[in-house]
Parts: sequence; C-alpha cells; structure tokens
Amino acid sequence: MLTPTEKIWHNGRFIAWDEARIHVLSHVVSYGTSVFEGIRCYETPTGPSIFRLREHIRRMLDSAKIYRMEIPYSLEELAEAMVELVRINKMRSCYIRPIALRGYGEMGVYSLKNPVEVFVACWEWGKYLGEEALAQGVDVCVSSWNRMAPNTLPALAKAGANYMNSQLIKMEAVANGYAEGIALDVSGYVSEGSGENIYVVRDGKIYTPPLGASVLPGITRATVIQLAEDLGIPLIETLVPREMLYIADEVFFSGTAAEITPIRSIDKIVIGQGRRGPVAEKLQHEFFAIIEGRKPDRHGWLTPVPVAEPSQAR
Ligand code: PPE
Repeated sequence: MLTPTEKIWHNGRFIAWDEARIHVLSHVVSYGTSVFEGIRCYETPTGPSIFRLREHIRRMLDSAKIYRMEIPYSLEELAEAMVELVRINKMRSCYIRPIALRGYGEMGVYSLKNPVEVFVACWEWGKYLGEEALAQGVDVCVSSWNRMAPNTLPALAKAGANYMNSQLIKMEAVANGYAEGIALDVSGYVSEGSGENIYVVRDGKIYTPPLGASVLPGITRATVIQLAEDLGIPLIETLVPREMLYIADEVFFSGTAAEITPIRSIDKIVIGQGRRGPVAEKLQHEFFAIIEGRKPDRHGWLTPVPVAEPSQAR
C-alpha cells in the first residue's frame, strides 16, 4: 500500500497529498488521456540523486507531443519542480511520477478543448518484482496478449492507455503463477514485458528488440546500451524470435521500477543455468555502483537534490 508523502506538485503549486484530486468526468477517466513518467531517486553518499531526470522529462514531452497535448511547462521548469518535490517531502530515495492529463470540461472523444493538468507525486517504492528478483531472477511466461500494433497505440509514447495492454499481460501472468509476462509484437517477435524492456544473451552478445517492435524507448534501456558499450559487451538491436528466449544463455529485463532483473525461466523452460548470469550481474554491478554514487557519474546521469535543513520544519 502506498504511503503518502506530504506534498504533490500540481500546475506549479505544492498541494497536500490528499488534495491532489480530479473530477470523475475529467477526460482522462473515460478516455485514458494521460502521459506520464516513472523516475527513481537514489540515496547516494552526497544526498538523494535523481536518475536521468532530463531524459525522462524529455520522453514525457515527446509523449505529449504525439497526443497533441501542450504542456505549459518547460523541461527545466518540470525538472526544478521534481527536485523541489523530493526535497520538501524529505525523501532520501523515492519513485517520482509526473502525470499530464486532459481534465474536466467537454465530454466526447475530442480532447483538445479540455485543460491539460500536470501533477507530480513521489513515494517510496521498493523492489518491483520482489526482493529476491534482482539476485535470483524471476519466473516469467510469454503472454497470449500481443503488444499494440504500431498503427494502433503508439508504443514510443508512455501513455496511460497503453497500460490497459500491460495490465492484460500482467494479470494473465500473475493468474498463472508467473512474476511477469513477455509480450510479442503483432508479427510474433519479442517485444517487451508489461513494464520492462528485455534482453537476450547468447555467446557473449546481447540482443534487444528495436524500437520498431512496439517497445517503450526505455531510459534504463538506453542506460544498458551505454553500459554494455562501456564494458565492451556487444549489444545488437534486432528482431528477436520467441524461441531465441528459450535457448538463450541469459535473459533479463530493464526498467526504472524493475532496474536490471534477471529471468531464470520462461514458460517453465530453464534459461541458462537457471539463475542470474554473468552478463546481467556485470551490468547490475555497474548500474548500481553509478546510481548509488559508489563510482563516478561519468555520463552525467544524476541530478542531486539539495537536502532540506533538518531544523526547518514545514
Ligand atoms: N516498457 C514498458 C511497457 C514500461 O512500462 C517501462 C517502464 C519500460 C519498458 C522501461 O522503461 P524505463 O523505465 O524508461 O527504463 N515501466 C514503468 C512502470 C512501472 C509501473 O508499474 O508503473 C517503470 O519501470 O517505472
């Protein structure tokens, strides 16, 4: 259960958590008209640091543009709002959720007359696929649900409505006793998990589906691509046939919430040695060393949050 924090940012103001409400007839409720982000802030020795903040906000602005939604705040203004939110909520680490939605006004599918409202909340969010997942790996299935066809709901947009598809994938997986489901695209190639990008390792090379395979352009995906390059591990963006999953040496997920999570079985077929493999482990080590401030932030991925004065009560 979500533990409330003190404040939520709404259209330029900080309001109380319980006051962050919308009307039931807001456009978003009937028609799913929202774009959003999920961003993690990690505790480092020099204070909380937000991971790839600008890249996340840029993707949110891109998502809004695809849906002709004008967000009345610049990237810099939104970045500042998020840093300030983490600071005034006195979070050491947290998950940040900015949401832009079409609000109350007209009814009917046409949304451009409805006001755009922007909220940013943050809260503490633990391990997405369970405590053991990062070290042990998870058991997953291939979903009977496909990811959206490219000319239906655009996968490059992180839009609320896309998550109805994700929910079908996730609910089916959990109902059948799996931690997560992997969706194929409409051509039958591997796409992604309900909330994660996916990678296959074979003979020391990493393969991941290209953006054309109905995947979200993950910020963690971009991070994995960069870290693989840094570590000298070849990574190829290419169509991945389903059966390549089963014969892989390793398969793993990436995502803001899931971080880098190994997969130990798919459809009850053991992957590799049935536990976290060396490639996933190397990437995890590098990833966590950077985000936890144990290694230099050589790519400029961290935005520090100034720590609130302990004596200043709000
Ligand atoms: N694919 C999908 C469909 C997706 O939702 C995510 C993030 C990713 C890939 C990875 O993207 P990125 O976080 O930028 O590396 N999923 C978010 C949603 C979690 C949720 O349940 O809500 C997340 O990881 O924050």
